[in-house]
Amino acid sequence: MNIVVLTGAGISAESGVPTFRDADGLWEGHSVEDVATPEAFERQPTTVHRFYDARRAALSTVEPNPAHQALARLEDAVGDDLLVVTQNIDDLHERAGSTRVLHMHGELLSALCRGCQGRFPWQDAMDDFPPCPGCGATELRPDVVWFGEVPYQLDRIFLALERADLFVSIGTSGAVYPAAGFVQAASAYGARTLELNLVPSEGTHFFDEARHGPAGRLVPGWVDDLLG
Ligand code: BJW
Repeated sequence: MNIVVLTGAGISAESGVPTFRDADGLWEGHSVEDVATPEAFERQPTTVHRFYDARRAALSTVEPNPAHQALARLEDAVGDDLLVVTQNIDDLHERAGSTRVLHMHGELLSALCRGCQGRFPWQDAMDDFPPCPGCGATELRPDVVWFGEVPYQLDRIFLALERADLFVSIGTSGAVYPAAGFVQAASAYGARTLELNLVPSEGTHFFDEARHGPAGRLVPGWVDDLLG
């Protein structure tokens, strides 16, 4: 059985990573447009760098939770039959042990040079406009996908959705496209669809089945059911 899992901020919430659109969400005090558009970066690069620098630094203070670990356990059991597509830019899936992970909205621990288009592993702050390790230009930006930019790896994602027997969406509000449309695409290609989320998402009615509660409880339970 081919399984595609889409994850969003909710899967990392119990690790202590704030979500975007919950009451205590990441955007309180920062509107999305303030920090997550190319125009915002042109207008106020230092503010945007500081926002991502703080999230990058916070990564070392959080750990994967039982939901990330359950997906890694599922990969151990089914191997290449599982693909995790994450909207998250943290590295908690990888730290839990998952290896088949596509980061469609980029990664905090990567820098993109607007000069040479090179991508570089990155741990440090960027608000001091460091030189690109490739070309030396001071044109580095977070390697993330902002509104109006095209998400990464869409060809691979849609191929996987086409082949999927089961599509599972975990911890995402369904507010941001194209990820919010994956459930309809997977359904149209013939997959069964399941939502695991704290509360019904915006697209909950598109799923064949929905279970609501914390990912740290729901995901291990679902994996146990599947493997049992
Ligand atoms: C728990 C939990 C627990 C909490 N357990 N659950 C009009 C209609 C349709 C589309 C558009 C439109 N106008 C503009 C667009 C396009 C636009 C878009 O979708 N806008 C919307 C606002 C409508 N999209 C884009 O611009 C995208 N690009 C694009 O469309 O390119 C064109 C193109 C596409 C395809 C082919 C060719 C061309 C790019 C979108 C980029 C999004 N970027 C961000 C920032 C990334 C970097 C960063 O992290 O800073 O991505 S925005 C932000 O939202 C981030 C997230 O990945 C994304 C989704 O958020 P997510 O993960 O769903 O988090 P929340 O907070 O919303 O939800 C958390 C959920 O978890 C909640 O439901 C909670 O209840 C739940 N939860 N605790 C389980 N313990």
